[in-house]
Order: sequence, then structure tokens, then C-alpha cells
Amino acid sequence: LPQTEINLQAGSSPVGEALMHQNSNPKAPAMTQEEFDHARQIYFERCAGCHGVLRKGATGKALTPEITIDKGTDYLKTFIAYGSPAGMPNWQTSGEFDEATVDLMARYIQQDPPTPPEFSLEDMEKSRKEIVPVAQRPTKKMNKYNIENIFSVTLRDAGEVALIDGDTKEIINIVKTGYAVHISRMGAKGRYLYVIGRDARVNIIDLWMEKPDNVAEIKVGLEARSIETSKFKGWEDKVAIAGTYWPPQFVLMEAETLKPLKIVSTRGMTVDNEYHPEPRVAAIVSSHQKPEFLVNAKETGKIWTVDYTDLKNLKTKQIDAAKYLHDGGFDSTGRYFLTAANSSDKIAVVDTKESKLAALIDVGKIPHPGRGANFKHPKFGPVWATSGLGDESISIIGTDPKGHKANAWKVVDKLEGQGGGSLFIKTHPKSHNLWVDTTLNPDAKVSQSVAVYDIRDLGKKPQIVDIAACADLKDDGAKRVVQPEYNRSGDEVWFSVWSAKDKQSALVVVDDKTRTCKAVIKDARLITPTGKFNVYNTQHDVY
Ligand code: DHE
Repeated sequence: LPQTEINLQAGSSPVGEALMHQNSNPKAPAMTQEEFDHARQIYFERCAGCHGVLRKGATGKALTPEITIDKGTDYLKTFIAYGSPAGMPNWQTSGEFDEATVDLMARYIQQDPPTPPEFSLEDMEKSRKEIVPVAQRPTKKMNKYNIENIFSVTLRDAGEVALIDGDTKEIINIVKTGYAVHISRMGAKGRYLYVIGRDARVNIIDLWMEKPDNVAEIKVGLEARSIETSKFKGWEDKVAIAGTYWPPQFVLMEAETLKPLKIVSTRGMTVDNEYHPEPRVAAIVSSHQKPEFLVNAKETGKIWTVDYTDLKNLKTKQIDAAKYLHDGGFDSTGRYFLTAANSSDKIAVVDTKESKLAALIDVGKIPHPGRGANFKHPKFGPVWATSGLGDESISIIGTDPKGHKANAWKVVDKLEGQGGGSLFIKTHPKSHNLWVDTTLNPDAKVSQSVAVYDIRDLGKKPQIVDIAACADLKDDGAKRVVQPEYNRSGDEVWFSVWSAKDKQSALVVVDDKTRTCKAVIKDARLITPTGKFNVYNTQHDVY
């Protein structure tokens, strides 16, 4: 496994906070309560992202006691200290752990994994707040903002989003959200903005208020990554859905109030017919063809369709794809959902009209499309593209089974990017540019710049634009450049220059035509900006 993938997964998990001590396995080496608690914390911060909360394995190997006790403390210590070519980091030789910590963790993983508590509908309801009840919310837009060009910017380590006026580049408000806030999505009508934190807190921000702010919130579990709302005709802004990593489930809610209505567990069999107790919910999209959500269950490799018209007689379907499902988006027509099965190095395609798998396509190593990029290839017609973490390739897939049948669901072209460690790729229907970041590439020159291709001539080498240099930051932070996002009219591309919490960060706005820096947004409140979500583009799946 490349280091880039490990770095992405090794984010801290909020679940550790919620665990009580459990009795240790009698066959495992002894630990004091204090040691156990300390190790548990480290496990959630450093190990759970790859090995899973229950240690059943995902990106990393399974580490349950029947496996680890047989290996013994000395073997485990060597593995933790020196790592492995298969992707285990070298925790001791890299200087991250000292010898005592390595010994502690080797003993800890021989204990039974503590199981975090479940999270019921009642727990959710107890946490819910209608900050501004629906009856007291504005009945029309109360501000002068051009709402369609507002950007919601994730301030990752602040647990906030910045709402930025895309026209004036001014900050409208900084809104408190969940811990290590993850993504924003727009309601179908373009009024409500939904935000979810890693701690599974969901916030609704009402963009009609004089100063847009939170109107409702709920906690839907202990750890989460995804949120979406109903978009099918007649169902706009009716139902919201949030998926959680822990517990492994998703919940359907009333969209305007977040009142929880129904929980569905994703526990079950994998595509290889093995039981998995912890299939985390990754990307969720909202069908334009049917009143359905599409829900990625990461570890089972199954994509669920969830019909939201009758929650009492809930109709779901599970589409076998591949492991481990992560992120994805629609093709330009909105009919096909293309999503990464990252450890299989594949893109799965679901035909949302038929609710069936249309294809499983081999692409580069560890695809990570975000929502991907749709454009017209000069030779192959409508295509969708993904970059990835594991290598420099950008795979371009034909998406037009009607007009370009021979190319549909095939990699029709492959571009060479700056290197591995790419997280996001973006273009816009009005643009000829295809922008590719390399945020997690180990070479600072590469992680601080982006490659931009001319869609009309993809054989031409990309131009490399040094985005971090544009930002001209006062201190020497990491300055990783992440996630291109277009403005409403498609003539500007916004990038985050992402440094550590205590270092200056910025947003850089690039003129799409000239590919030169047009504006830099700096503000002491812009702490660790990462994802950016333009209201119109997010509402209408423009990417
Ligand atoms: Fe993300 C989307 C999970 C780390 C920025 N991220 C997603 C989605 C999932 C996910 C499942 C798709 C949601 C959807 O569409 O419904 N992300 C995870 C992880 O499990 C992971 C690897 C580790 C973790 O501990 O969370 C992880 N993600 C990160 C980051 O470190 C990033 C780069 C910075 C940050 O803000 O945390 C990051 N993820 C993003 C962004 C999107 C995203 C910006 C939405 C992209 C889009 O264009 O839609």
C-alpha cells in the first residue's frame, strides 16, 4: 500500500471517546486499566481507519485475538516497529512511537476489541435540536447574497464551515458544525445546506436567513462521513439520509427538521459471502431517476438502493459491486453512478434507472474520484474521469452507451498525472480545463501544485500551476493543495491551501481561462480549509 493511502486513512476516529473498559481476554498478556485506556485511544487515533473498530480488517489486516495471540507479543512488536511492504507503517523506526508504545500496542491488540455502543433512534432524537423551528424560519430569502454562488468551505480542525460569497470573496459567516467536519451537501431546492462532521453531527444551515446559520442539528451515531437529501421530482427537501461508520448503519430523517424516522443496519455478508460486522457507510447519492438513495457499504462491497417513499414498508436492494466502496458521482446525464471500489482498483457503475450494476471497470491503483469529472472527449464522446492515490494515472471512462456504445464503461484513455496521492479531479461544462490535485504526494513541490489538462488536446502535457506560491503564506506550513471546485458560472476554480491548525492557510481563486491566480482569500478564521462546495454545483451535481 502506498504511504499516501495510509496517511489518508490514519485520521483520528472520534469513536474512542465513547468506549468503556471491557474485561481483557484471559489468554492475552496482562494490562493495567490505565495501559488499556491509553492503548485504546492510540488504536482509535492511528489504527482503526485501516484495521476497523472491531479489528476485523479492511484496508489493513484483521487483528482479532484468535489471530494476534497466536502470533505473540514479540512478533507483533517487530511488525509494529518496522512495518511491512504490504503497507503497515513503520511506527517505531519512523519515530512516531517509542519502544514502550510499540510494546503497549502489541499487548493491546491481543485483548478483545472493546465494542462501541450502538446508537438508537431514541439516542438520535435526544440529541436533536430545532434551533429555529420551521414555523419561525423565513418565508422568503432575507439577504442580498447570490445564493447560487455561495461556497461552503470545510474548516476541518476547527469543526466549522466558512460560508463565502463567491462574488465578493467575503466571509458571510463562520458556522459551528461537528468535530473534524467532513462534507457539505445542498438540498434540492437550493435553500438548505447540510453539513456532517466525523463525530456524526449533522447541521442544517438556512441560506435564506439574513445571516445564514444553523437551524437544526442532530447526532446520528459516533462516527460518520456522508449526508444527502431527496432530489427526485415531487420529493425535493422531504427526506434526508446520513450514513455512519459507527454504528454501521444509515438513518432516514425528515429533511427540514432532522427528525429521525428509520435506521437500517448495513451489517451482513460481503460480496465474497463472508459476514462483516462493521460495513461502514461511505458515499451516498440521491437518484434523479427514482425516489431512491444509493448508499455505499464500504466493507461488504455492496451498493444499496433505498426507496424513500414508504418507510414503513421499506424497499431496499443490494447491488454486488466490489470492495472497498468509497466515493463517487454521477455521469453528465445523472443516470449512472460511478463509484470507487478502492482496494479492488475498480470503478463500479450503477444504472440508477434500472437499479442494476452496469459495469465493473479496472482503473489505476486506489481510485479516489471525489465525485469525478464529466466532459466530452474529442474522440470518445461523453466521459467521466478519476485520479487516484496509488499511482499517477488518470483513467477516462466512456459514459454514453447510446451514442458511443463501443466505448461505454471502458477506459478509453489514460493520462499521466504528476504522481500518486491525488484526491480530487474537476472540470465544468463551460470549461476546457481538467484540474487534478496531488494533495498527499510525498514531494512538497507536487502536493503544493496542480496539473491542468486541455480537454481539447489531451495528448498535450499538462500545465503545472503552483497554487501554494500564489497563496504566499507567511509561515512554512504543509501548504497542501486540495480539491478544485468551480464557481457558479464556471469561469473560476477555487483551491484550498491546507496547512496545520496553528499555521496560516488560504483559498486561492484561479481564473479558469488564463490559469492564473485571480484572488487569494486569507483570514485568521480560515483554519485548515479542505473541501469546498459551491451551492449551485452541489445542488445540481455539476462536476
Ligand atoms: Fe473524505 C468525501 C471518507 C479523509 C476530504 N470522504 C468523502 C466521502 C467519504 C469519505 C465516504 C464521500 C461522501 C459522500 O459523497 O457522501 N475521508 C473519508 C475517510 O474515511 C478518510 C479516508 C479518513 C478519515 O479519517 O476520515 C477521509 N477526506 C479525508 C481527508 O483527510 C480530507 C482530504 C480532508 C478533510 O476535510 O478531512 C477529506 N472527503 C473530503 C472531501 C470530500 C470527501 C472534500 C467531498 C468531495 C466532493 O467533491 O464531494
